[in-house]
Amino acid sequence: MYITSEIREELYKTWQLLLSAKSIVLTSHIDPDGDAIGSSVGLYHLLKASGKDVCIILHSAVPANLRFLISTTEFYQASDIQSKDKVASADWFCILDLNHASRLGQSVQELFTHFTGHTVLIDHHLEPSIIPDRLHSIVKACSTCEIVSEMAKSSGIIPSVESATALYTGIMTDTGGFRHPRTTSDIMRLAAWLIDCGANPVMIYDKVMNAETPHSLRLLGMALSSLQIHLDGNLVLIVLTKQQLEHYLPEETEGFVNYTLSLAGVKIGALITEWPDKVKISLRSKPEYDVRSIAQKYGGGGHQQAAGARISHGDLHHIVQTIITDCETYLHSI
Ligand SMILES: [Mn+2]
Repeated sequence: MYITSEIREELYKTWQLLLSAKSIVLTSHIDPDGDAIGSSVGLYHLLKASGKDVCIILHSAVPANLRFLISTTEFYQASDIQSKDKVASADWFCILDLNHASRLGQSVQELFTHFTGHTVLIDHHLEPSIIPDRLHSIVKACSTCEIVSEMAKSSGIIPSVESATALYTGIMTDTGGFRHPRTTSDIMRLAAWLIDCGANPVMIYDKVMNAETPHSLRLLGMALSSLQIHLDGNLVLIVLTKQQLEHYLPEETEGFVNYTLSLAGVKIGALITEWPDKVKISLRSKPEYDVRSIAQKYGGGGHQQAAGARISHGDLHHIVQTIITDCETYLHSI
């Protein structure tokens, strides 16, 4: 049981502090996923229901399959004209689901350079480098949505349908649909509680997971046919070149990396995509293997079984070869 009574007490304290605020800005990471949007929207509705003036500001746009969550919120991209005023009048700034300031994205970082209010960080990534007034860094948590849900529970708050729906979404996506190692009986009970609060698991799965377009399915087809098997089947790569990605956006490759681990016997999988301004590396591993250290070599980070990095310059072929060598060295070292 990693959510101890001390943690519950601290979460309750943070909730009380937020209740004493007038205006709160919530933010999360660039290229937002189900947990980033879910935790922001989940907390948004908890605060809204308590009469707070609250909004969500992100660097990036929200992916199409998660837009149903933000439709009932006050949402801005940092580049929107209203964002500046919102930050200027806020007394609390909640950062969700990230550990390094760079993950906020440049536009959000710039917005907050002159912010003088209080900050709280709620996250489950390793080694947070941000120093807020209130820190809830729980690396054993399956998702940030789990921590926000626990905050509501510890404070005796029953989430609204909108809040429960968002929080359930983040737990579902960050556990890979209740399949990843942190899927515990406690998580199932928490998810059940959110369903009791009105989250509809069938609708949420359908909205989030069945959102492909013919265009994006064709890209998946291209990705799967580019599958490369290395190191006697221990490493599987999907590599997509700039030419192949010409008519696509980075978010359209979301989730492709998971196919690498679906091959029997594979230990590490990687999706390497080449964009005009960067090469993106997404790494996944089976529970006994740690790909975070490999991502860190390229200035990235993440979790032990799900990590990533972006390289702003470099030749794709060379990067692919280096990743293969890194994985080989790592697998020999353990
Ligand atoms: Mn997360």
